[in-house]
Amino acid sequence: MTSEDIVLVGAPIEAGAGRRGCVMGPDAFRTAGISEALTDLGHRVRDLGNLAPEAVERVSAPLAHLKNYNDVVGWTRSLHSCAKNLANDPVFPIYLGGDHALAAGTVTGHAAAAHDLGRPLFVLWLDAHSDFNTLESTQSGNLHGTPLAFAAGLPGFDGFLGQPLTHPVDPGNIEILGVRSIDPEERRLLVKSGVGVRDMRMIDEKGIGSLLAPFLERVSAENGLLHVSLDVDFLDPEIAPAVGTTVPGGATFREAHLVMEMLHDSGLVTSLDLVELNPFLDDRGRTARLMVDLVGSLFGRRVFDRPTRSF
Ligand code: HAR
Ligand code: MN
Ligand code: MN
Ligand code: MN
Repeated sequence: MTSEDIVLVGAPIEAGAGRRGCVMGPDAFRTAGISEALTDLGHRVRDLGNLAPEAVERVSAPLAHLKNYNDVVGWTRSLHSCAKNLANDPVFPIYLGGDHALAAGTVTGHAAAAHDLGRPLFVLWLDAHSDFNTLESTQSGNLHGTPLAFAAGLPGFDGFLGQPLTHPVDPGNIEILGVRSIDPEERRLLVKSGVGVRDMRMIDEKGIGSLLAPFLERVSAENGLLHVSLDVDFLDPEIAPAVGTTVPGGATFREAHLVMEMLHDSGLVTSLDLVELNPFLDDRGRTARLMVDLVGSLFGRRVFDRPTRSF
């Protein structure tokens, strides 16, 4: 892939979230200037517009408390096909959410394509939550709390694609960074699966850069592809209020930029989700603009190349 070719795919899904508003996310990213920010950095950008969910014949949810099951299934199927196709083109896809349920389609589409290329897919999940509930374990019934469990191949999700997931992501290739809210059953599932979990306390103690570096070294050593899924609530709500599920104590402005800068320098990232932006809750577009700035850092914006001299 030449890093110039970036495609934007809007995924205005809000069926997975507990409150409405994420449907406006893709347009808020556009209004905040995502295309222009990337173009200014020298990249070629193509906005494919918004995707629609696949029409799914009304199947009843496997469990009664699951909310908007049909809608999420329709979105998962269309995003899975879209991602699988884009992964075979020499482009870098950015999925503009939409709530985090969209990652059920994007991550599994990229995992299938990676399998066909004979390379492992790694996933960096930047989120206050681990989104590792199964359809059985979710207490809220909000399906945006489940996509990572689906992508990791946990059982019970066959209805999502209408068939078993043939190429799940190896849980050992998943790294969750910045988490600070995990349900009790989710915690058990994470431990059992062997997913990498770095919570905010570890970030406080070790620094976010030294936690991220070994993961990137592994992706590189194993010639992996890297999908990054950035949930707005990874960020501290003081700087990013436009999200329905705020949890205090999140990543700071500089921690978030450092992650993006390190990801850029690694050259390893091949696809990106921007999720959970709820413009209805924003403060004059400030969260949308911060997210666009972070994308700028991921695509090469820097203040200065290197120190002008050593001391
Ligand atoms: N774990 C909780 C649940 O399953 C909260 C999940 C909230 N998820 C997001 N995305 N907002 O990260 O309901
Ligand atoms: Mn999430
Ligand atoms: Mn295959
Ligand atoms: Mn979250």
